Amino acid sequence: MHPTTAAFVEAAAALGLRVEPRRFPEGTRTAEDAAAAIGVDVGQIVKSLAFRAVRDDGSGFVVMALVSGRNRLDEAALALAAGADHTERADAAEVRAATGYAIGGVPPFGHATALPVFVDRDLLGYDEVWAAAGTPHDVFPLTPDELVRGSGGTLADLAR
Ligand code: 5CA
Repeated sequence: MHPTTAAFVEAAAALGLRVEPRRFPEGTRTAEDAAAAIGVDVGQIVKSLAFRAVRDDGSGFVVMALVSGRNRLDEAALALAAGADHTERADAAEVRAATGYAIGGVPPFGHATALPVFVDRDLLGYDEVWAAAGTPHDVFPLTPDELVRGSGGTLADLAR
């Protein structure tokens, strides 16, 4: 197992979740790649998207949106859910600093810092979803309930 994925498995265990990653040499960097490799509907892929939530006074904090692979994130809905005035996409360095992982492999929980998490309600429509396990080649299955529990996330209508 890739050491980053092994570290993620440990972080998940600390949250009370036993995750069993699967490695796909062909890559799972995007939701489309992951769905094709695994052989599931793209809606079952969990995109873990980091955004800066910004208030009009200039203060800001990083939040995580867990979005179905079939949906485009509604940033206004995310800002509202986070109690901010708007959101801005986090850059690669911010993603790494906030989560401990690089874009393309960011898992939905087990992050380096405590991030407010918001979960796309549409993910509840599946028995099983798949999320990144730390690298652009590793993913793991879980139930939507485990996703919500593991992330401590708040359900929200995040689809545009
Ligand atoms: N492993 C896959 C499926 S689980 C995965 O991580 N997908 S993802 O959607 O969660 O992560 C890729 C996302 O990272 C893209 O949808 C995009 O929103 C974001 N991203 C890609 N490049 C950048 C970039 N340069 N800066 C900020 N965000 C980016």
